[in-house]
Amino acid sequence: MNKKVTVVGAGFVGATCARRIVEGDIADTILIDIVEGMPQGKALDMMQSAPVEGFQAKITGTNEYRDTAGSDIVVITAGLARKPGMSRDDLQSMNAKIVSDVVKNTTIHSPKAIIIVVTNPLDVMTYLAYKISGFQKHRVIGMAGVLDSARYRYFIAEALSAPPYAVQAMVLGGHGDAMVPLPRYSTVNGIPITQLLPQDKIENINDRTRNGGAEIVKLLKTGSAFYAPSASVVEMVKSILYGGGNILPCAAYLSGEYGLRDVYCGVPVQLGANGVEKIIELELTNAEKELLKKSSEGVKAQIGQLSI
Ligand code: TXD
Repeated sequence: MNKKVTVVGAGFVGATCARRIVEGDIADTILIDIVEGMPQGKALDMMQSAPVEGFQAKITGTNEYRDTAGSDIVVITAGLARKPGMSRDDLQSMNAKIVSDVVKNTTIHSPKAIIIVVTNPLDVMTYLAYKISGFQKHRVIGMAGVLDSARYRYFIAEALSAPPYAVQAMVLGGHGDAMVPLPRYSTVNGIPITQLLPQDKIENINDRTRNGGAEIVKLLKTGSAFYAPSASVVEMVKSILYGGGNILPCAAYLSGEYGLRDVYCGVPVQLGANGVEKIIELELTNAEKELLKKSSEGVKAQIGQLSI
């Protein structure tokens, strides 16, 4: 039987995720949204590309959760996107209502699913999804670190005129302005960038990474990034469905790792059939630890504003 992935929210990120999943023959996909006809129209359009693209997976658009029943993974992209000048945090109360509703439906129709949260503010929405679902912590994961690291990798590649695939990089912390790029753990084919780039250039790249989302919001004017975000979600989906033990930075529930507790925060995790199979604790300098603590404290403060 084919794997089944539900993508909730058929907007820019959701529809592009769904497209990548079916075109890659990764899983049969259900695309669900509250807007009537829209997910059905996008799904039909994608199915009509199957003869040309040559994929066999199926995508179904719907407004009914019963069609999502028995999903292996539920990706939550439902919500409002940032507008220019709007912080991720402004979105919190509006998106909390939406995510709560989606999670309640997920627990009813796909009680065994792994949930990947994409909706912003990411770490807070993932915490909310964990609490509302009652699922074990390893089955509720947030997508941000793969995206933030991908942006970091691209900027490093650009600065060094190196091919992006040769660059590996790690960004920890919450998905916000206080995220923590780690140059010591970022390499071009194994060579740390601290040996390839001057410190001031690295600082510039770190800053551009922290503002990577805002830079695109400013350019697009009417929405936020979706190509790299959807590619990042699909990397996580593949690692969960098809194993391989990939280690990716994801928002995971911490219970003492990195000295942090009862918070979702971006850390390297090994993904597999159970979701988060293992949290990897990197050795950090005191300065790096301090930045991570500060970033997670920001997330905690936002979590404190939730009424769960
Ligand atoms: O790194 C990351 N985690 C992110 C997060 C990267 C990029 C985008 N990020 C966030 O994802 C963004 O800030 C938003 O909170 C979400 C979705 O962004 P997208 O760009 O896809 O927004 P759209 O195009 O507005 O799509 C949202 C869809 C839209 O079609 C709504 O009708 C739908 O969500 N929606 C719902 N679907 C199902 N159920 C409910 N309740 C619902 N409410 C809205």
